[in-house]
Amino acid sequence: MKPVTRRDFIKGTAAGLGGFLALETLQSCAPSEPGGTDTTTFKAPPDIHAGLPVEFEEESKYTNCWIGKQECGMVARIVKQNINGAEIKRIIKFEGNPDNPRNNGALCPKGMAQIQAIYDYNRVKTPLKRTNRKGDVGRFVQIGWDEALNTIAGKLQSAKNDATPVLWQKGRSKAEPLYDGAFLNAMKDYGLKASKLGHGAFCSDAGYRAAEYTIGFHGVLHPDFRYTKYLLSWGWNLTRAGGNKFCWITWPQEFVKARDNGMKVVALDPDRRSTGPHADEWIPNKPGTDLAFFLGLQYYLATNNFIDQTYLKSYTNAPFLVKSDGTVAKDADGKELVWDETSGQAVAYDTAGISPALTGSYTVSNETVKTAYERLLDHLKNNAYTPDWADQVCGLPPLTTARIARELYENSGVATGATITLDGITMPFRPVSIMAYHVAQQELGFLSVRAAIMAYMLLGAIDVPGGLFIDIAPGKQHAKYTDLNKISVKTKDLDYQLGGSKFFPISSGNPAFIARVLLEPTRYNVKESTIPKIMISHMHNGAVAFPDTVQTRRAWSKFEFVVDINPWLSDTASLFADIILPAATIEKYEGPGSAKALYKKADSLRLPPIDPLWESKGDIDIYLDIAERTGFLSQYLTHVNKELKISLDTGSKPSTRTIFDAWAKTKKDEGIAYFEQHGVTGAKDIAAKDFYAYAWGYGGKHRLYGESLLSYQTAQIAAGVSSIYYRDYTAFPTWRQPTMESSPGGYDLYLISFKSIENKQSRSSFIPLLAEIAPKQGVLLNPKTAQARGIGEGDTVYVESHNAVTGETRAVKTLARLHQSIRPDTVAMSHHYGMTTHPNAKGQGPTPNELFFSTEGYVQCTQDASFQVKVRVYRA
Ligand SMILES: Nc1nc2c(c(=O)[nH]1)N[C@H]1C(S)=C(S)[C@@H](COP(=O)(O)OP(=O)(O)OC[C@H]3O[C@@H](n4cnc5c(=O)[nH]c(N)nc54)[C@H](O)[C@@H]3O)O[C@H]1N2
Ligand SMILES: Nc1nc2c(c(=O)[nH]1)N[C@H]1C(S)=C(S)[C@@H](COP(=O)(O)OP(=O)(O)OC[C@H]3O[C@@H](n4cnc5c(=O)[nH]c(N)nc54)[C@H](O)[C@@H]3O)O[C@H]1N2
Ligand code: SF4
Ligand SMILES: [Mo]
Repeated sequence: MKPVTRRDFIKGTAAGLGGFLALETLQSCAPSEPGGTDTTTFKAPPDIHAGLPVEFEEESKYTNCWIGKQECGMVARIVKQNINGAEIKRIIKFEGNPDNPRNNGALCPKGMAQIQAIYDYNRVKTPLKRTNRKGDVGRFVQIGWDEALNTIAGKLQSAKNDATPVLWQKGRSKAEPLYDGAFLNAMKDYGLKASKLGHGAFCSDAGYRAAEYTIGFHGVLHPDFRYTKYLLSWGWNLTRAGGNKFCWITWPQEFVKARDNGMKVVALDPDRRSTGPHADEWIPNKPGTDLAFFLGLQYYLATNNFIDQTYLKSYTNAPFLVKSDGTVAKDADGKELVWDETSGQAVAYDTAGISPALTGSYTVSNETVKTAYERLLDHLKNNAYTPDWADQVCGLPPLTTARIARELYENSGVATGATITLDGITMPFRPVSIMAYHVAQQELGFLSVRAAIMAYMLLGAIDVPGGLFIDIAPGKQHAKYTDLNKISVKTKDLDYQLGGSKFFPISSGNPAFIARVLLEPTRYNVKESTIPKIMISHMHNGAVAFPDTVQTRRAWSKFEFVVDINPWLSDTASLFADIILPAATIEKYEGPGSAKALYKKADSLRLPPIDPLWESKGDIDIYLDIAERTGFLSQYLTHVNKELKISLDTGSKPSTRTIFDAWAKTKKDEGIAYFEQHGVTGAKDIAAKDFYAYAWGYGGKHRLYGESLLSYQTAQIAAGVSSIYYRDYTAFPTWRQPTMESSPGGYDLYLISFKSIENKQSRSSFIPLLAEIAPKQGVLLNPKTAQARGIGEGDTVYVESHNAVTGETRAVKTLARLHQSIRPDTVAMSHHYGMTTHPNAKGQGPTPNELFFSTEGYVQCTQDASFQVKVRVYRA
């Protein structure tokens, strides 16, 4: 459906429709109606169907999906009625915008169902103020915006005066320039000790860290679907979730085309439902063993010399000469040395016209050195990381890893030195790839993603047609890529986030682990003066969504003042907020949004199909208000100007529409009117010169060898920390048993987690349409496993987890769900349940995050979370 000017005047008997409209009328006229304010006294909406007019108009407006992650383009169909002289609008349906390259007109179940969330009667309708103790289920009274903003402004002004640290804790941020960029920095400019934490350490940040470190890109892993012939679907929940960066629709659309072109798919996942019927082969590895699999691949490729010599020699640090202490030999100018086979001597790696040796041992300045690649061969051989060993560790049938390695090589084009010419550029053609995202959140996830990238580096399949990609379209080399050469490990007076510290030299800032630090700062040599006492909470639900809800909840009770910006009374808001500000849902301006898909780019913007309901406001309006009331509006607008490359007057508060109009004018002369007419700028193809070979043009060398990782370890040891923090900082990924393997034998099952297509994170299970198709939590068990325990389909069971380091155990009650799709030694629980504050969600069951631990051993060397633990399951 095309432009939004369509106006059909329809007459008829539309009682139901009239009812919808009147509901909104009543609600907007009566903001003090109960609902959303007190978790114990929710009331049914009033009967609103009587005496309604039946004439209405229909119009359509462009907007973007608000519930999901990738902002699919949508058209909102809206009906308008005139009721007692007032124009009342109601959205009646969302349809996909066919012009948006992200979704090409499609929407998933959540995209359709979000309409019920928007009109949910239990939305937070006005600002709310807490009346009871933090940490207990909240009781709130309604207050006006003035009182709410004055209270917040007062707290922030005193925080500035007495240097009280403020934490801005966010979940998904849909307008980074205006939130992370402008609001956080404006708080700092105003003089607040403000810091930020996100949800990345639970999402896929371990993979980001591995990719940034190894090849300088920001993201996890995905294929070049147009050309990939052989895909390893590594813990990719193709049928139910996202994959690298996107939400759901884009990748499955590309996947289907690739399958039509004959792409072979091998799924590495303990649960077959992730790829279901769409994989040619399912390799059900044991949870947490992926690192062993990738080391096995490396062994096979490297020891058989199935490698891309050109790429390794020219674009990676594989030829660098490494001394016996693990450091790279350098010349007087500090440049890394390689062995030049032409002149038979060690020279700086960037010397023109040389022919660097990939293998071998040499003598330089009376010291024996080996190429980094030779060290990799030693590492693989000395540790006997053979494919057979990998099969055993992973619990796979013999010869699986070796066969996959062989198939990868055979499909890679390395043997023939295959090339392809696109847009007039001739490039290596390596049509083997991999897709992975949240699977990075396992204890050895950072190492596993690094090991996976390294296996594909051996084949030269990085950033070339058919190969492995990280950024959705050519990103730039990530700033951290070069920063990660600088080794400085802080040892005392640490900041509460422990970033760059002796504990976590590389850190994703994991709020659930930091909860531990907040509880015991001295244990981590943290300076008391860095510990936040105020939290501004934005679009996260850490009390349910972050693993180790027990630890997080204990720590967050200690905040002196918490503001939660939320359309709902989430468990986080209920337990911790002193003030809840009612955020609008889709009915707001938000962005700028990218509509970039794999091969096309475009810009988009969330436009409000209707005005904010009740007394809610768009998140950006809320930040403008807080900034103005506290006294940092000019700082906020200065940052907005910088972020969006616009030049608004910083002296007075603009509307969000004005802000986005100025931004839109940098894209289209018509400004925001263009987006109102089209929803999205015209999609442009991404040229081959931008898409491919970007990495190959970098000045830096991809890090096959992780010299600086080893240097971090050396610094950590010198700082005297325990090996639990430094053991994984090794130059090459090194296998060890995950911590959970030390739990007693009675805890005989692995618990893993996953997303379901019906739900969005911990924020959608109350939506009636979704609850109808996915009503309850359950634990997925293999029927054999269930039978051995006397458990039948639908039985109530306990799932009890064990912390192998602290000995702590925790249990939740849920329903048994039996399915052949899962390994007999593994059970799985979906992410999406555990909401206790919404009447629709009552009795849906627990979140598995009560069972996971965010303590030493269970967090990664990058402070990233893992979603795996040993459990036992028994009848309740
Ligand atoms: N429907 C829906 N879609 C979503 C979301 C949502 O909430 N709902 N959320 C979005 C977000 S924020 C994200 S980050 C993406 C995530 O997208 P994905 O990463 O594709 O999906 P997840 O379900 O998080 O991934 C978990 C997968 O890893 C497998 N797994 C677990 N442990 C292991 C292991 O040790 N080894 C291997 N090989 N596999 C393992 C699980 O069986 C499961 O298939 O999805 C996005 N899309
Ligand atoms: N067990 C398990 N846990 C997981 C995962 C898993 O697979 N299994 N996945 C992890 C992943 S990948 C991620 S990304 C995290 C996500 O974790 P979170 O970032 O905490 O996301 P949600 O749980 O969706 O919580 C979002 C909150 O924002 C509120 N909200 C919704 N819309 C708006 C809005 O427009 N404005 C504002 N201000 N607030 C809004 C919702 O009410 C809700 O309280 O969860 C992680 N947790
Ligand atoms: S895939 Fe994600 S962004 Fe797209 S419609 Fe579904 S929930 Fe919305
Ligand atoms: Mo995520």
